[in-house]
Amino acid sequence: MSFYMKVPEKFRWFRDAKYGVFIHWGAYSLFERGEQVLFREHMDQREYEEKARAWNPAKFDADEWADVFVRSGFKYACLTTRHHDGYCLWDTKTTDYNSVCQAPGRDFVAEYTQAIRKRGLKVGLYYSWCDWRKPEYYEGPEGNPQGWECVKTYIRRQINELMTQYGKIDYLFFDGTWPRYADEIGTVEIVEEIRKLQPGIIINNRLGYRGNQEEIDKFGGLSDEGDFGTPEQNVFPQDKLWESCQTATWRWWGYTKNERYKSSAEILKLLCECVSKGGNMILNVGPKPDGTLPDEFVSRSLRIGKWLDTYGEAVYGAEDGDLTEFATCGYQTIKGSTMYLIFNIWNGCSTLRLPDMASEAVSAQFMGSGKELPIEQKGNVLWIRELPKEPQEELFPVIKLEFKEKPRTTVWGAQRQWQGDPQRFADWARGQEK
Ligand code: FHN
Repeated sequence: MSFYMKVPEKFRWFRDAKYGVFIHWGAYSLFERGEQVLFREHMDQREYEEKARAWNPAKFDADEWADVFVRSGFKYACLTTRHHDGYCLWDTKTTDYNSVCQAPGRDFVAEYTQAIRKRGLKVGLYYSWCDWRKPEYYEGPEGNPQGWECVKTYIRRQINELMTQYGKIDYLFFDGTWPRYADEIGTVEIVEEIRKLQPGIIINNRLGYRGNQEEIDKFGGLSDEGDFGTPEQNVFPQDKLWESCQTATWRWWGYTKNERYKSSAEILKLLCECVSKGGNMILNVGPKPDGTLPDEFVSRSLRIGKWLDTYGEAVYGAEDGDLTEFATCGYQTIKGSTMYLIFNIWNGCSTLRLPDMASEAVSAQFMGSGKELPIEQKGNVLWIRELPKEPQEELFPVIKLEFKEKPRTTVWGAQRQWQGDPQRFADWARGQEK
């Protein structure tokens, strides 16, 4: 049984949601050069801090954000509460370097969580273990035992505030453990505390585990896996829940003036690839210093949302369906006895030949128009005929295939070119394929 069916009930919303929005927003947006400008430009901390304290995003409207997110087809959202620069977007008592005590005089985390929850999206928060205003974090227990204890208390108090002041939190994205490890931070105890405060919460894998035998002995096999894997800017299937975090831009997570953006097609391709391989995708936006969403992000995400309005059935709640060499045209997903062929490339041929289909097909139709397509199947080969020369959809056309059972593949579909018995390949090469 694939990991799909082993997903605990409390995490099945995440498994089926497929598509979230990551929001990297903070005082760093003021500089319009990404979320790490303080470090990357080795800025003077005091100069940065002075500007950060004065930052006041007057146009921030969480309801406007949430409206765009819903129309874009996102099912959950994740906001940076404190990134590495140390500026906090919530009413924390651990420091006055926060959006309530400084110029905005607003609790942005409170406004965000209320707006997102009101629209039925799952509520996620991002928290950075490291804080560039805490040198003791980098000195650690060896280099500064007393200072390290203060930082540990600071981290625990901040996490406790985020888990107790803002209602139900569904998703938590930890980040930035380096150079500390789980046993130093006390990650196991912190995660246990979080689960008591937020029983259904799903937590990512950036928990600082070394993954060595000592840890496994000590923590009873707890690894740094957390509840889901987080391949960043790439698609890395794994036999557990996973989510690829992707920027909508070419590079930065925080707002960057004149940044280039991936096209709608590139973003949608990434989403379909993740789903076809059994994972989620969280797409990042870096809101502008004034609190508005960049037009380039809004136009792309709404375009994808429009596609999802028609074809979302092939994405939401679908399983990995990478069964056959359809890879030359696009991605495949599965739901029960249905397979969805999501075409990234429309080659204009009137017939599509699908080898490796070990299950009997019943019908084929275009999603959207519902137009039925003639099919023919001989053994493991399925032909779909009378395909039009031109695609029926500007982004990605989808053909919905119905089978008599949950579609299965053959050894060829499972092993493809680079696995299995080379003799199988040799027989095929001689034209003696069994
Ligand atoms: O250093 C951060 C980076 O700024 C950004 O927040 C990404 C998002 O996953 N995480 C870290 C880099 O892996």
